[in-house]
Amino acid sequence: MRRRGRSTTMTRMDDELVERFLDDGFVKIEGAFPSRVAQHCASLLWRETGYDPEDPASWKDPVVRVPGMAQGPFAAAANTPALHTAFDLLVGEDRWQSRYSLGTFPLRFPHAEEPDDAGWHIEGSYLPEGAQPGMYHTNLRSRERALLMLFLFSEVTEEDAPTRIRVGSHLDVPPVLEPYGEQGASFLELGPKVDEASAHRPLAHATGSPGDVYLCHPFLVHAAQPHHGTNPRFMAQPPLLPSERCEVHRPDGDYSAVELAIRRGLAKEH
Ligand SMILES: O=C(O)CCC(=O)C(=O)O
Repeated sequence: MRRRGRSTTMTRMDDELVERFLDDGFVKIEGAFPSRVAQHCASLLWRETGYDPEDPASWKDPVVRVPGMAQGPFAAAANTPALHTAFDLLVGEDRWQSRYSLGTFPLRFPHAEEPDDAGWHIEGSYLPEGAQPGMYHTNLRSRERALLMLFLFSEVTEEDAPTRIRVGSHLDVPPVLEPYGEQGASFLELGPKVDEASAHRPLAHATGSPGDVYLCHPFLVHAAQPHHGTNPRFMAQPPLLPSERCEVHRPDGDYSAVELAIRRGLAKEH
């Protein structure tokens, strides 16, 4: 695996983080960015919703999707030493791009109405030539996505609609993607297939505190859920973009953890 520069002196904690990522498909970085920064981001997000934080009667919809936000606090949240170190460990030094904005934000509000976006899926990341607008695709080498990241901006308990995660499901997805080749397939086509392939996996919930970040393998199967609690859930789920192609075959064997997991998923199948 890729162990250049800092990674030649990987500590036991670094090793454990990588092993957990390979086995489970995600790691939680507690306090990845300061809670003060999270509070500032949350107040900017409230402004975007047009809702009154003190008046639940004003929370009209179960989910409000806020597109990318590029104010200073969002750039600060995405660029802490803890996150950069973890990106190096999971994606490889010089293989990811810094982000200076975050988004999208699926903001979930306590509501009697069920949201219509709570199905199991993996994220789509690019539009191949000829694809319909919005039909984002995924392929085996995870074109245009090095990680899926979940940034928490509110306290998220089991009651607050945490994202549901199928632990280890990233290993079930490579055999589903392999037949689609470089073109890949859209999230709509892949959704039912990755749901079926990973149905046996145990469940985890992306709970935590403002400032916590979940770093997830791009193929981790996950789903939203209805919010029947009291505390609105504020989260961003941006991709970490690669600065070079992810590869499933490298003659020099210098694989990142993301690539190694894809290879493990394929080896399980073959
Ligand atoms: O809101 C969530 O918990 C997850 C949302 C999600 O996975 C998505 O919108 O793609």
